[in-house]
Amino acid sequence: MTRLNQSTAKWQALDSAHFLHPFTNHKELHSKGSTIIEKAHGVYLWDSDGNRILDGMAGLWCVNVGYGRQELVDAARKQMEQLPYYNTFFQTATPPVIELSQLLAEVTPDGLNHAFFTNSGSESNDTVVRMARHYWASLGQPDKQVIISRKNAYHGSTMAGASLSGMPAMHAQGGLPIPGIEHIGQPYWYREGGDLTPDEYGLQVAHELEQRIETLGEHNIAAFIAEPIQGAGGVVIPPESYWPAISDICHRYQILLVADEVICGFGRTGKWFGSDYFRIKPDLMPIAKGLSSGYLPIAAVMVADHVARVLIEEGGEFFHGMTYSGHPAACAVACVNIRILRDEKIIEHVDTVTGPYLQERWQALGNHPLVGEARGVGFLGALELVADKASRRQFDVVGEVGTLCRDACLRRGLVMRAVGDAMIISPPLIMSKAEIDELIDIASSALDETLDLVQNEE
Ligand code: PXG
Repeated sequence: MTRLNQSTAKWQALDSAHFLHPFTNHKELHSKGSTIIEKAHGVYLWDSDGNRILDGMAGLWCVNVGYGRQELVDAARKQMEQLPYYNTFFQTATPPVIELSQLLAEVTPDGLNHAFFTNSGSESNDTVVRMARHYWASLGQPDKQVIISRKNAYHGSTMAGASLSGMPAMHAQGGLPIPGIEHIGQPYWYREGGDLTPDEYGLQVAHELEQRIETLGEHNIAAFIAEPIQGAGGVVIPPESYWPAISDICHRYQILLVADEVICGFGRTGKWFGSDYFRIKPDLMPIAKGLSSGYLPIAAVMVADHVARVLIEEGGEFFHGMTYSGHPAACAVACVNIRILRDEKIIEHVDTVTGPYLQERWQALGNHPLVGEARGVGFLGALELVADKASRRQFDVVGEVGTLCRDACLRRGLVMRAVGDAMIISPPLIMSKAEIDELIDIASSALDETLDLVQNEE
């Protein structure tokens, strides 16, 4: 144990000396040191002190098939031995990128039969902005530039990704958003729905899209982008009325509908895509994370046939792409990952067996005195921690209680994420019923400890 502790201290010192973490307040981190994760298997992580931790977040919403799948390692090794890299720029392709494009056409919703590859969800959303504008320009409508997004959305951290995101703290750094991005309200009924029913509220916020289109003029608008379920914003599940109304508006007005499936894709909701779950028909569909279960970085934008036809027939050269667009090793891994999801019927199992079980046990946490709402779909869940259940009143300083609860989970060996005071889970899709029981038991005991801490403070 002593030796392991020393090694943790060594890692932490080197980490503080040289590593700039993403989305991190470094001064605060350096005062306590990073958690160092050394290995993982199935749904468990092990830190550098040898502690076993249940991963309630599938890494960062991405390790859908779980850790330690040898087939994915073998796919990467085999491809790297044969052809570790070749580009796809100058009228070249490699077998894995072609194979993956075809496989994606099969598993994604009908009509999305073309793939443009990137390396992250952020790059996919930058691609969306450029592609949507280029699409309309190719049709002789270059004024259609504006992309409408939503407050509290998360679409990434690049210039366009962060601009599309509706996070004020991100916009406050680096002069964002870039021009031509607009934000409307989000369908967050629990926080913002007031006395309206969820469906009334869903229609009200959907109507904001129509109002914004009218205000800005349809001839100026390229696309509307939204996550089927907002992930990083707090697992915000829209009321049933929302997506049909949004789809109808996008259809009535000539604007592209972009479903950002970076989190919802590849089984998270118990269906292959959030678009399957909500019956959305996207024109463009960014995907990432579960595409390779996080084993290698790869992402893409799926493009509907009618959009691809314009890009191919009318668009000329699209001056966009990255060195590693369609990286052969990442594509080979993604192909095997998709076959694992498909052939082992992992998504069907979430839909019919483990998803309903997780949701039943998760909803029961809603009875805890701290929890104002327990909501979820498939293998996604959120608990709203509140000061008063009846009025949905939040704690005075939002985020403090969430952090207490997150830390109480980690002390008990569970990674659960806090978004403000909403506790979030997004476990690997292979999590068994026994492992779900473990997750719920730890979460429940962490909620008890959090309640004690809150009451002692009062
Ligand atoms: N779209 C959505 C819907 C996402 O959730 C991105 C795009 C960007 O993907 P990349 O691969 O560029 O990170 C995301 C990413 C969090 C958290 O704390 C969420 C994400 C990334 C990092 C942290 O919940 N989502």
